[in-house]
Amino acid sequence: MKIGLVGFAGSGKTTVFNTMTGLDVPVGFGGEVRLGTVRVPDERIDKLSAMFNPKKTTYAEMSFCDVPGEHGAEKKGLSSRGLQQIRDQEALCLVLRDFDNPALEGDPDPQGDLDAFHHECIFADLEIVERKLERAKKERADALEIAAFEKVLASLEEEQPIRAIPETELDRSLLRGYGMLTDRPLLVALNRGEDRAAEPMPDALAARIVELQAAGLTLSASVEADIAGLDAEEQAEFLEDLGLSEPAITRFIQTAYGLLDLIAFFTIGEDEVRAWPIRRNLNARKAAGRIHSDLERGFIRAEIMPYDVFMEYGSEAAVKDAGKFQVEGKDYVMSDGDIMSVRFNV
Ligand SMILES: Nc1nc2c(ncn2[C@@H]2O[C@H](COP(=O)(O)OP(=O)(O)OP(=O)(O)O)[C@@H](O)[C@H]2O)c(=O)[nH]1
Ligand SMILES: [Mg+2]
Repeated sequence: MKIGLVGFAGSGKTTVFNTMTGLDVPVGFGGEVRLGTVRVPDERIDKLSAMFNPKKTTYAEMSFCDVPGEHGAEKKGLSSRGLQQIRDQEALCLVLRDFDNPALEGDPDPQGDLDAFHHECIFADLEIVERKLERAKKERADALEIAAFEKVLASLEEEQPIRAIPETELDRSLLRGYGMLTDRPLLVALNRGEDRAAEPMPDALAARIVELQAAGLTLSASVEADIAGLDAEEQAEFLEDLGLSEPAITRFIQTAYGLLDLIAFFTIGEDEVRAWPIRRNLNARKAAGRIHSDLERGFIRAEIMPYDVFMEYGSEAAVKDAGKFQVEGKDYVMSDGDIMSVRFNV
């Protein structure tokens, strides 16, 4: 599961990538696709860790992929190689340049870049869908399958992304494996120069992002890079000078994590406080399997305390006294923030 940082040349992708991963990939001009691991900040884990003072604290992690832009005079298209690199990603974070980059020609045009990127993805999907439909009709494929692709075709012809088609109107499992781009979850990050870091996103751009059923936020990659090495107090001072209340990178990572439709459950104790990322709607037994396959195989029951409940009462004993301790079977559907302990027997 990885999220791609994508966008046109010199928009600040590698700067964001370095800040998140702590790596030191050279910025500027191309380079290769890089994969890095990012810790997902979680205030709940901070608090649990402060309570238990465990030997080890483990946050959820996710992978980001830095996909280089394609350089060339005013190049706003995507080559087939570029498209392939984007297809490899499960969700997309489009970084839009909204600062003067002396290495590039032309003024920043984030809205134009968003539309250009969107159109490239629409064209790429159209090509796939048209080819598929042609073949499907020749081979007299399943009527439902043909109908689904026709639905997608109609949407794309109106320049609507596939992700905007309501869940009830399209069986998305039929599209799996075709490498379509406009059905991927999308986060649009407006990358600002430091002097304008605190300005809100322009209304027109925000509206366009909503239209595309994407999430949006602003950040200044260079500000984030500058504060990454500072301690909390210095960070706060630096940000205040710029009119900012908190680093943007935390929200960026959390929003990106949300794109994957992941939640987390927690395990607690003196040895380790840990967040375990899982897909939404996973059952307790499968979730136990994330910790260890023995826990899934020999699963007896799950003991659950929702994070908020645990914090309200302050200890397991108090949660039990209040009658809020949950004993659940294998089919229990996990909720975000469940603190779980598994009883098992192998
Ligand atoms: N002023 C300013 N400069 C930035 C910002 N973000 C990135 N830059 C600069 O813009 C240049 C390009 O940044 P990169 O992070 O390499 O951009 P990229 O999107 O990875 O570029 P490619 O991989 O070549 O597509 C570098 O010189 C960065 O220092 C920003 O928020 N403000
Ligand atoms: Mg780069």
